[in-house]
This record gives sequence, structure tokens and C-alpha cells, in this order.
Amino acid sequence: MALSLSFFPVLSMLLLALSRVAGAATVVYDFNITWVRANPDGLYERPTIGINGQWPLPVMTATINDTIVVNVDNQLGNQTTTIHFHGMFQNGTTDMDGPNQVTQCGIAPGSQFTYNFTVKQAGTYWYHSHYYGQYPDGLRAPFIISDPDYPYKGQFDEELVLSVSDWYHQEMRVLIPKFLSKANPTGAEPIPQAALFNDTQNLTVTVQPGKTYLIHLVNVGAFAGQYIWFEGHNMTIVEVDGVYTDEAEAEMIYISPAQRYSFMVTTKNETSTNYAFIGSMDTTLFDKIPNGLNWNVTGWLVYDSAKPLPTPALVDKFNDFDDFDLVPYDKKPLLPDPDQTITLDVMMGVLGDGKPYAFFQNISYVSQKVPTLYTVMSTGENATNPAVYGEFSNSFVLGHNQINEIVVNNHDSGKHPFHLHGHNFQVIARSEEQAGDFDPSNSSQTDYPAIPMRRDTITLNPNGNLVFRFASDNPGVWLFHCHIEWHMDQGLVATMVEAPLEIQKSLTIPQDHFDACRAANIPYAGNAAGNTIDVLDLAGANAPPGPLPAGFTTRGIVALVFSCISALLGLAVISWYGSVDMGAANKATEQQRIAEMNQPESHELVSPATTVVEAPEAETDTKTETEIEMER
Ligand SMILES: *[C@@H]1O[C@H](CO)[C@@H](O)[C@H](O)[C@H]1NC(C)=O
Ligand SMILES: *[C@@H]1O[C@H](CO)[C@@H](O)[C@H](O)[C@H]1NC(C)=O
Ligand SMILES: *[C@@H]1O[C@H](CO)[C@@H](O)[C@H](O)[C@H]1NC(C)=O
Ligand SMILES: *[C@@H]1O[C@H](CO)[C@@H](O)[C@H](O)[C@H]1NC(C)=O
Ligand SMILES: *[C@@H]1O[C@H](CO)[C@@H](O)[C@H](O)[C@H]1NC(C)=O
Ligand SMILES: *[C@@H]1O[C@H](CO)[C@@H](O)[C@H](O)[C@H]1NC(C)=O
Ligand SMILES: *[C@@H]1O[C@H](CO)[C@@H](O)[C@H](O)[C@H]1NC(C)=O
Ligand SMILES: *[C@@H]1O[C@H](CO)[C@@H](O)[C@H](O)[C@H]1NC(C)=O
Ligand SMILES: *[C@@H]1O[C@H](CO)[C@@H](O)[C@H](O)[C@H]1NC(C)=O
Ligand SMILES: *[C@@H]1O[C@H](CO)[C@@H](O)[C@H](O)[C@H]1NC(C)=O
Ligand SMILES: *[C@@H]1O[C@H](CO)[C@@H](O)[C@H](O)[C@H]1NC(C)=O
Ligand SMILES: *[C@@H]1O[C@H](CO)[C@@H](O)[C@H](O)[C@H]1NC(C)=O
Ligand SMILES: [Cu+2]
Repeated sequence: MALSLSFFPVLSMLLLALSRVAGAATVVYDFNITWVRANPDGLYERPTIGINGQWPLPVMTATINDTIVVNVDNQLGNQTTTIHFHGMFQNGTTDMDGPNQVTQCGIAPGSQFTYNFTVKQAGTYWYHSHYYGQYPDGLRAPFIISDPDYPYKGQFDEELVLSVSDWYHQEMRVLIPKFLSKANPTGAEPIPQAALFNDTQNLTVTVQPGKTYLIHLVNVGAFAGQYIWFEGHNMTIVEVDGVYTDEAEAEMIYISPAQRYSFMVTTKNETSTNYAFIGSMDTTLFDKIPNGLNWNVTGWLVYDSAKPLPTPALVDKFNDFDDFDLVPYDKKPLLPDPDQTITLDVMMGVLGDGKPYAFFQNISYVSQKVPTLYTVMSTGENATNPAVYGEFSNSFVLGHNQINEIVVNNHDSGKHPFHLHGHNFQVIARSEEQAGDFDPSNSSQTDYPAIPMRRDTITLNPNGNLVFRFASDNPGVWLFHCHIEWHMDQGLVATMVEAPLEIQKSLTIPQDHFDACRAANIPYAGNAAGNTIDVLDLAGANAPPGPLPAGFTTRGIVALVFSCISALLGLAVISWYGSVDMGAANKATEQQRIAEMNQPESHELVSPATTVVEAPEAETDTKTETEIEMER
């Protein structure tokens, strides 16, 4: 009989404990993915993506060195899916990383697919769908990996897992086309209806006096960063995104989507009072605050269930801990000067279809006909030429075992939590808001921390910059993207093709990966356009729409729309703009955008008063889109 861990966690842990005597265990999860119904905020019941008939989803657990096998059975019936194990380096198993059309083909409805990898890291992670904008529909949960040699072992009495998130009442299927629409040229993101702790509200956590709890906190949300604090208690941070840190005391933290913290909370010595803990969504991300929205979620540390649950006090200034100041426990020193530097300027704008897009420089990511990893595997020595991956996969080829520096300049007035797959990275510089572009001429090794903070998801400040480094010691295809799902959907994505010739040498892709492609009728060899004969001929590769028609600039349209909105004429202007003929080629693109439930792309959210959307200088070659066919 196949034991499902998700059904029998306690029993499974027992079995694992037994099998571990002989060494690392194999932990098997059988995930039957189906629609269920859920109403976590008590305001609205909706279809939600469940596993084995349940939502909230099971928390995955393992011990360092375990092999994880996740057998996915996609029984959604009407949506493709994939799973990404966020923060896992997937060292030697880049084909198990999960992003759709990057390291695999999507798992079509009715298809099965096995993820199989060994965990060499411990700490707080999560798993989530990496198929287009799907995970906010429910397919996301924590993944905790324990470590027998944990340095803070003995300093706490009990471990707790806690997720925090935003929550939408409508499905992404409905929200994405509304968002990526020419009626929304500024890219104003949908505002969540609620915030949740552990996929509920008013969560009560029973605690004992005089004890220390190690809390693993994950933001599994789609959009909102959240301020987190525990009334009457401080947090002692000991881990960030899987990186152990020196103890750092914080009264409040800010956690962006996809980020994780472990911290210790020590309870009072007496039980006379219960204490609230709060998650407060960062409303500077929201273009407007709808009437009646409660952007806070409350839970309670319950010392005595007979005592009242106090209403949280209002906080008028958020005084959150600066994660840049964290010091990794292993004291890994600053990496040397880089061999390769990549500068990415974050831009928001409108393309010729009148819809809002996001760009690194002038490139808005579009997934390609052939998953990028399969292009690596089938283009021989040409795999070191970024051109074979298609211009709009925004690919950068990294040499093996070199030092890479990524500079991200924010030309947008919103925050962006950037995530790199396959690595954590040393954050060596991060500016405050409005600091403008990073000035490399002004910086040298001595300006950077001797022991930089490391994590895998870092928040970039509005109109600011950040710089990070990592060594390319993990051959694979690794996405770099904003973890705000809306921005991902708008194209705020780049692809790091790390040591492609090493991938070719060491990787064998299991047969079920190719079967997934066949089931979805997706080619799995050749360049981005599926050309296996002349891999330098990219004709037919997927591309976003061309630029705005002559005479229009994004800045102009945005200014016009906003000035008219302020004159209460906004709707008229939007419909006037919407009536401009964008050309037949773009109509196909529009349908493709709506139909495509496939890749991440994206845009920024900002308050109208401060929005400056820059016009990308995009080219005019609008190409025929074929992703609509893939989706059928
Ligand atoms: C949590 O409590 C608040 C205040 O009583 C209430 O408005 C809200 O509906 C509760 N949430 C849930 C999911 O029950
Ligand atoms: C798929 O089915 C679910 C459950 O009935 C429904 O809520 C959802 O909107 C459907 N999604 C698509 C893309 O058709
Ligand atoms: C998957 O779960 C659904 C809903 O609980 C159930 O109807 C179906 O039989 C399950 N499929 C498999 C293969 O277990
Ligand atoms: C995990 O495996 C590595 C060798 O790959 C070994 O050095 C380490 O001690 C193992 N850790 C545990 C906790 O078993
Ligand atoms: C997982 O991968 C390992 C190593 O390649 C292999 O030995 C094992 O058979 C695989 N397990 C499954 C269930 O695919
Ligand atoms: C949060 O939910 C997970 C999964 O259901 C559970 O394991 C965990 O104990 C919960 N955390 C708290 C603090 O209640
Ligand atoms: C929390 O930390 C702050 C600053 O480090 C300190 O002033 C305060 O007394 C601490 N509070 C508790 C409850 O320990
Ligand atoms: C609880 O009591 C112990 C022993 O008296 C003391 O060391 C500790 O500081 C107290 N903790 C708190 C949070 O007051
Ligand atoms: C949410 O909490 C913050 C911080 O205490 C407070 O300023 C704000 O008024 C609260 N919002 C609502 C809707 O209660
Ligand atoms: C991947 O594995 C190689 C060889 O074992 C090791 O040198 C490298 O540091 C690892 N990289 C990461 C990111 O874990
Ligand atoms: C690289 O591509 C060119 C043009 O298609 C081709 O002539 C050459 O044989 C390719 N090299 C390899 C190693 O595939
Ligand atoms: C983007 O800019 C580069 C460098 O200026 C240029 O070579 C390329 O053609 C541009 N691409 C698009 C899509 O505009
Ligand atoms: Cu973003």
C-alpha cells in the first residue's frame, strides 16, 4: 500500500525516523491535484486548487539529504500545472525546478509527472505552481527541511509553521485578462480582498509560558508584502530564505511574497494575558484602498483560553527590521569582483496592443515554443549563444564557476521582490527609495559588507537599486523574476542559462518529461522557435506585441489618462484610446494573452499621483503568436 504522507503525517514521520537509521530517507508525496472549494476569509467561498481533496495544502517536510519524490496527478480537468520547490538549488536536477516552458512542459490535465530531487539545504522553503499566474488560486504551501546539526538546536522548545498571504475572491483566470487589458494601461494590480495567516483568520496559537518557539514564516501571497509583529514579544531572527543567520532581534519584520524567516519567540512567564500578532499588507503597493477592505490579519498567542483575545493596538509607524543587516551564520565572505556583470533596468510600459507590460530594459519576457532547458540539451555548442533561446526569453549565458554580479535599477515607483532560482545570492548593495540607478564607478570592494547577507528573494525599493553576487557553481536554467505574480504575468522575467555545456554533460532528462510535452503537443528539441536544423534561425520565435503606434508614448497616454481621470473623464479617454486600431496582428496576440495560461510576465503597481511609466523603445516586429495553440 502506498502511504501518502499528506494523509498520514504523523505515521510517515515515524516511518521516516525509522528508515533514517540506515541513512537519508526517500520521502514520497502523492499529489492528486483537484479543484476544491474554500472560504478562508469567511467572506466568499470560491473554487481553490487542492491536493488530495484538501485545502489548505499539506506542509511538506523532510530532513537534509533526503530524496523527495512528488508524484503529481493533474486532475484539475481544465488547467495545466507545474510545481516549483522555491529555494531548492536543484543542484544537478535543474529539470526538477518546475517553471513552465523553462525546465519542463506543463503537466496537462489528466497527465502525471514525477519530481525527484535530493535536498542538500535545510530551513524554510515553500512549493507552488509555476504555471502562468496559477498559484494564487491556492496551489502553494510551506516546505520545511530540518537539520540534525541545526546550530540553534537546544535554544527552543517547539517549532511552528506559519504562512501569511493575501487572498483574492476571483480566480486568476478572471483577474489576469482584466489586469492585462487595454482598459488598464497603467497596470494597476488587482487589490486582494483579505490577508490570511495559515490560510485563515483569527488563528489561535496555544502557547505555554516560559517557553521558546521557533516559528517558520513564509509569505505565500501573490502581491502584498506584509509587516509582521507580535504584541509584547520580540522576534529573534535566525534564518532567512534557508540561510542561517546570527541572532538578530526585531520588533517588526517586512516579508515580501516568496520570502521566509525563522525566528524565535520567547513567551512570558505568566499567563494573565493573551497577545495578538498581526500581518498588515503594505498598502503603498495598492493603487487605491477599496472601501471596507481590511488589509490586516490578526492571530493570537493564547496563554489562557479563558482570557479574552485582545484587539490589536494601532501602529502608526512601521519600524521594520532591515534584512540587509542580517549576518549569515556561516560567515561566508564577500565574493571577489565579478567576471560578468548584468545590469537590468526595471521598466513599466504599454505595447502596441495598448496593454500594460513590464520590461528589463526593452524586453518583456514571453515563454518560447521549446522549453529553454530542452533548447540547451539540443543545440550542441550553440547552447552558449544566447540567441538560440529567443530574444524574448531574455536569456543570459553564464560561464561555469565564475562570479556573477547582477545590478537591478528600478525605473518604477513600486517595490519588487526579485527571486533567483537555483541559488541564493549575496546582497552587496541596496539603496533607499528614489536613489536612482546604481553608480558602478562609485563603488569598490571596500564599499560592500565583508560578510554580506544572503537570501533568494530580495525587495528592490521604489526608484532605487540593488546589487547582488553569486558564483555559477550550479549548472542549470534558472529564472530571475519579480515574485509579484502580476508583474511576472507582465513579463518581468529573465533567464540565466548557467554553464549550458556542463548541463549537457551531466543531465539526463527522464522520459515522463518528454511525455508531458507530447501530451500537450509542445516541441522539446531545437531553438526557441523549434528549429532543429538551423538553430541560429529564430524565425517564428514567440514575441510580445510591437511598440505603440507612432505618435503615442506610454508616458503621454498615462499622463493623459490620469489627468482626465482627475477631471472625471477617464473612462472616455480609455475608450477613445481603446478604439485606436492596433492592427490585425495584435488581435491574435490579445487572444493569445487571454487564452495562454502559461508563462509569467508582469508590471508594476503604483499610486497614480506618482506613476511614471517609461516608454520602452521596442521594435516593430510583431510576430505571429502560437502559444494559443499550445494551450488548446
Ligand atoms: C475574524 O474576526 C473578525 C473580527 O471578529 C471577523 O470580522 C472575521 O470575519 C473573522 N474571520 C473569519 C475567517 O472568521
Ligand atoms: C476550471 O474549473 C474550475 C472548477 O469548476 C472553475 O472554477 C474554473 O474557473 C475553471 N477554470 C478554467 C480555466 O476554465
Ligand atoms: C483525486 O481526487 C479526486 C477528488 O478527491 C477524486 O475524485 C479522484 O478519484 C482522485 N484521483 C485519484 C487518481 O486518486
Ligand atoms: C548530508 O550529506 C553530506 C554528504 O553529502 C554529509 O557531509 C552530511 O553530514 C550529511 N548531513 C546529514 C545531516 O546527514
Ligand atoms: C529518483 O532519482 C534517483 C536518482 O536518479 C533514481 O535512482 C530513482 O529511481 C528516482 N526515483 C523515482 C521514483 O523516479
Ligand atoms: C499552520 O498550518 C499548518 C498546516 O496546516 C500547521 O502544520 C501549522 O501547525 C499551523 N501553524 C499554526 C501556528 O497553527
Ligand atoms: C524588543 O526589542 C526592543 C529593541 O531592541 C526593546 O526596546 C524592547 O524592550 C524589546 N521588547 C521585548 C518585549 O523584549
Ligand atoms: C522567565 O523567568 C526566567 C527564570 O526566572 C527568567 O530567566 C526569564 O528572563 C523570564 N522570562 C521572561 C520573558 O520574563
Ligand atoms: C491595520 O493596521 C494598521 C496598523 O496598526 C492600522 O494603521 C490600520 O488602521 C489598520 N487597518 C484597518 C482597516 O483596520
Ligand atoms: C552544486 O554542487 C557542486 C558539486 O557538488 C558544488 O561545488 C556547488 O557548490 C553546488 N552548488 C550549489 C548552489 O549548491
Ligand atoms: C551551430 O549552428 C550552426 C548554424 O545552425 C551550425 O552550422 C552548427 O553546426 C551548429 N553547431 C553545433 C555544434 O551544433
Ligand atoms: C533592445 O535593445 C537592444 C540594444 O539597444 C537592441 O539591440 C534590441 O534590438 C532591442 N530589442 C527590442 C525588442 O527592442
Ligand atoms: Cu514586481
